[in-house]
Amino acid sequence: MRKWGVRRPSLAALLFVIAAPGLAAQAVVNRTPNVDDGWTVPPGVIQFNFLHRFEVSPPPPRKVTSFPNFHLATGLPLAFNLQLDYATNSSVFTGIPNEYQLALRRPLLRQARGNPLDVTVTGGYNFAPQSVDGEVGLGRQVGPVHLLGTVRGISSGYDVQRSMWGAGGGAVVRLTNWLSLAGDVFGLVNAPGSSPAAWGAGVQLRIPYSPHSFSIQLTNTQSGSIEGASRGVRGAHMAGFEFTIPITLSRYFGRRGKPPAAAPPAAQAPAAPAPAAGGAAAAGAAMVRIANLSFTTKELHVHVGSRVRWVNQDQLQHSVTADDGSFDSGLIEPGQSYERVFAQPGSYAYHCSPHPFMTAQVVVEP
Ligand SMILES: [Cu+2]
Repeated sequence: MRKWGVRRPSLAALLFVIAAPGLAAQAVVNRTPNVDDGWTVPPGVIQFNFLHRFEVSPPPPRKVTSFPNFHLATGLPLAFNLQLDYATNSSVFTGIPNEYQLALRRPLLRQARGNPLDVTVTGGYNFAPQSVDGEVGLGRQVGPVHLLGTVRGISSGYDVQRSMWGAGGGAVVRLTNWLSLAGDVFGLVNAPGSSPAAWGAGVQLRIPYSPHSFSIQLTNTQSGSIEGASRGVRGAHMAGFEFTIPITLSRYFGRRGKPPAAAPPAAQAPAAPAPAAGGAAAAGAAMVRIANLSFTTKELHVHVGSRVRWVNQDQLQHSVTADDGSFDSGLIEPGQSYERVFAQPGSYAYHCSPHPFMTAQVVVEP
């Protein structure tokens, strides 16, 4: 106890030095079967993803073997995420088909907050091989393409229980608001035995009018842990799907009905014409419509002191929730609106808490 009492302040200080970055949504639409985009969930959300893979043996038996995986995550203070991956039929460690990985994750940089890349660090423990496994994930959105890279280290991996590392990457190409194609490859430098490189391909879908996303996959990996996703299983041709379920606790416990921070009738400042590049709005009011499960203005540029008004023109409740927690509208009923004045310059990434794949940002210019 005393030891922690001494250490904790300096640890906290260190963590605050790293500017708390935004938390991305946990949907499959920006990642690939074996390389994720550093997704995290905010506190108050429990993410449950069901990843099911299966394989059919050659004829005549055509036996179907299933590989169910369960992923649970939740947000902690200081932008950490706690994650549990559980696979019921894993070959990561022979003789122990129940594979558990417990991990902590934290975003370090977010492109949505003006950094060149998303950088996310994950560290965890895989109980079957008794291995400390870690990952540094990189991501960058370039037009409709989301590029992903990852470097992973494993202290005592698989049956061989030796340290190893590897690198890989992938890309997700967004075809429409609902549909993306994804592919990845990952190789361990000193892979155990004759394990081939891991590869995966997926069709990633947002499910309209729901907080869910869905992925249909082909891959040669069986489980979703760091070790499971890092090496191919020889001869495996797995089909599978993943279904993502964010559970927003505030929808069930309290806070529901929190009224939108009502602003006095907008005293419209004389709306100077806005010649600024990048669609900067005049100081006064700028509007973002919410429709079809989307913020219709993905990046709104305003000047300091501007009032921004979000109008929910959808048939569902939505929220305007800062990724860093600095503001939150609560649930906005259909037909209602929420307003906020931005007094400080900067980039404000936000999302909708019931539909975390709904993301956008306000850029406040001096
Ligand atoms: Cu929403």
